Amino acid sequence: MKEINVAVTGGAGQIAYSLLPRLISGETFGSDTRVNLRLIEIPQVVEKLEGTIMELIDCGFDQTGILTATSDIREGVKDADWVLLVGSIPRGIVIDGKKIEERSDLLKINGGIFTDQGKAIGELAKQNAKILVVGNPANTNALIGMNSANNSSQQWFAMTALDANRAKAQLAEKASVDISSLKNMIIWGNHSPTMYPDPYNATINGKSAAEVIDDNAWLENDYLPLVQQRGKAVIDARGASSAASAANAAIDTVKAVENYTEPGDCFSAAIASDGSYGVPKGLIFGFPLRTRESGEIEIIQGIELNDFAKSKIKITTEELESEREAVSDLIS
Ligand code: NAX
Repeated sequence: MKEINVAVTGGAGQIAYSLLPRLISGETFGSDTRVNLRLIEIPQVVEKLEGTIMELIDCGFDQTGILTATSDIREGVKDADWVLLVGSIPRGIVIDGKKIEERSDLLKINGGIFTDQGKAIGELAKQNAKILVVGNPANTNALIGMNSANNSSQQWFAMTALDANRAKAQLAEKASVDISSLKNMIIWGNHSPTMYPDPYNATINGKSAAEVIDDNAWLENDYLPLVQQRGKAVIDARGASSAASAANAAIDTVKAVENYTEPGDCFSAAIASDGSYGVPKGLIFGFPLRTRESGEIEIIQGIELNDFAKSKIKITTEELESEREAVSDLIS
């Protein structure tokens, strides 16, 4: 059996509870790969991970490798092939008597965490390690982590796959088609309400989803807010944030990165811009991505953008630029 080392922060959180079994079940990395899992938590919580590990053992998967828990990020990410940065400080938490509500405060607090985590990953994770940031604000956390890691052989992603799955589901429902007939769903920009889910380049059985649906007023006025506000709708209905679907999206992202992307399809994740589509270099931006046969990840070029798309991409770009500005002291 092959062997792979996977580190997960926020190991005792809601998303991790759905995510961890699927990382070691053979589903994500294949039935021929044993997965050593390092669970990382803050010191106050790390003891709880013993219970999580008991449950993972009790799942009895053939691919289960060595399972460990630590509050030391350096120990957790050493020789990691994959690092899933799920943990972060949520909005609403009280720190030093102050309730953290503002996105700018959240950016700064999490920025400090991602500086240390990035540094440890750059130094200690494998040279070709892949890092997926789930913890919010995901794009800017990834920007800070990547800059701090300063290791160009490693590849950083921020998760937008949940948005892509939500965007597909809404189109499938509107068009009354099976979700499997939807391909090429692109989430442009930030994992935030400014994201642009692209119905014009998404396809339903190979045809533009926008053409199949043939209702521009719905696409531009109803569809976008439906996708952009879906996370809030889940919280309102469930009384808790999306965890199973977020874990599923993380698994989807890892699988998409690890496996060849068929022509006519793409996967959605945010990576450092190389200037494609006029996006400022270095911003962690949601693009249409493809995994080549060589395993290399590339931004798919030549996607056509209409004026509506361009106006939406401008808004999300500006938001990401202002987030970058807010944490400029944390990135070199
Ligand atoms: P929980 O609050 O259930 O769990 C987070 C866990 O992270 C906690 O156990 C906490 O102790 C731990 N943690 C905090 N700081 C840490 C650190 N420095 N090192 C290690 N562990 C640390 O949140 P959960 O529902 O699991 O969500 C996790 C993150 O995912 C949140 O930031 C959330 O906003 C974000 N999300 C991102 C999504 C995306 O599409 N990118 C969608 C789902 C989710 O909202």
